[in-house]
Amino acid sequence: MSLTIPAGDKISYYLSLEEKYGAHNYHPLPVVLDRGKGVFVWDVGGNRYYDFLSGYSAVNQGHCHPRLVQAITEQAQRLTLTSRAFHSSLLGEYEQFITRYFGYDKVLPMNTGVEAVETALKLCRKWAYQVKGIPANKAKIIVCANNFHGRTLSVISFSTDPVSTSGFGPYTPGFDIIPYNDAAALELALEDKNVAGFLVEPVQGEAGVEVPDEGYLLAARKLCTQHNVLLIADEIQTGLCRTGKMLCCDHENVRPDILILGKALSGGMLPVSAVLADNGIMLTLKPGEHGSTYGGNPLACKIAIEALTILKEEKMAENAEKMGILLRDGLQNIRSPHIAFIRGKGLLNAIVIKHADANAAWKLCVELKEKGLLAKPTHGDKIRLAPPLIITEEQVGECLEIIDTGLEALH
Ligand code: IF1
Repeated sequence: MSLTIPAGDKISYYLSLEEKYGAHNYHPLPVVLDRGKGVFVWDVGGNRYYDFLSGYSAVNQGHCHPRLVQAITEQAQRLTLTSRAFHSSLLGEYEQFITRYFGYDKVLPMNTGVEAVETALKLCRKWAYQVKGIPANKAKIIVCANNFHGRTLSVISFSTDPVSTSGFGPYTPGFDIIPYNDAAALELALEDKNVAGFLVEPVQGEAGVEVPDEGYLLAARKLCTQHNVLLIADEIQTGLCRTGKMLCCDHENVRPDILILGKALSGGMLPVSAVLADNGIMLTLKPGEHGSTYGGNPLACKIAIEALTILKEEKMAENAEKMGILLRDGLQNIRSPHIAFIRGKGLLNAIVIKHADANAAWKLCVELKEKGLLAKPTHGDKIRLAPPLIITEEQVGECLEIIDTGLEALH
């Protein structure tokens, strides 16, 4: 259907469609995007923006990476979905590739991040009963306050964010919540012999980029090993070079028992997630006990191999490390009275805004939009700054100027 939309109110046209026909489960910034390339996106009016959200860290490789576009185009014309009722010429090769890439015996391919989290939780419980010998239905999994692991009913059952949880009860049992970045609290929780796993984000993204103390992940690793508890790392947002290493756990040389990946595993092309573990854990799942229609589809396999290859070949972890330091130093030098904190690791960063106006962070993001940079507040006063990992030194400099002038406009 060819749409002739009056140029003047294109934005209101698109917003009115979403308002009328879409669920109101988001409150987006007033911008309508139409094209993306690398670190940039363009709106329907042809205005260009730096993307400082990167699809919530799903486009680490940059928007519409040419090698990903080529891979998806070729595979889309060959075979996209077989279901797991049959084998495919790509699944085994992908499984071999990703398990060698991260050093695990096996992978269970899924689609969205939360499906991979749910998969990891089911795997942990299976292991608890079959291997650790925890009594049936008694397995507990420790999680951290202010976590974000997705939006399904079981996963929000252990959220501490009332906006994510209220009104969705009854909740799934079997989860104990401890403070984040508190090894002593973890040690205490692990005294319970029915604990099977500890699910943790190496950096808490949604909480506003909470970076734990140096040594926290290593302490968690040691405690989980001592107590025969599975360390489950949710690297859906922190993984795949976002924090300056291939995995955020790599900063402390920590190897999780179960590794959860998603988002940039497809470079923003389609939902692809994965759960990696060794045989002693993964083989507790038997045929028919878990699955999904699209899990491990040939299109996803092709894209994920290419997305992972690009990360290494284009040295994205190294660039994320360097550009992250440049960004945080530059933010420090702005010396704005409205910045309470600057925190982050690699190119997963956030500024915490302090201002009498509770909407200051939102207003700043609208101001930044006007100046050509897209970012979004999380939990009111925090603004995540997470551009694609291909951003250059010159572009970081330009973005710092935009942020500086945006902060000046905050009266
Ligand atoms: C929303 C947050 C980011 C995640 C971690 C699992 C998932 C996510 C560490 C689930 C997803 C997305 C979901 C999106 C907003 C965004 C987000 F603000 F919600 F927390 F990035 F920080 N583990 N995060 O970050 O993956 O099922 O979405 O593929 O739900 O609003 P998913």
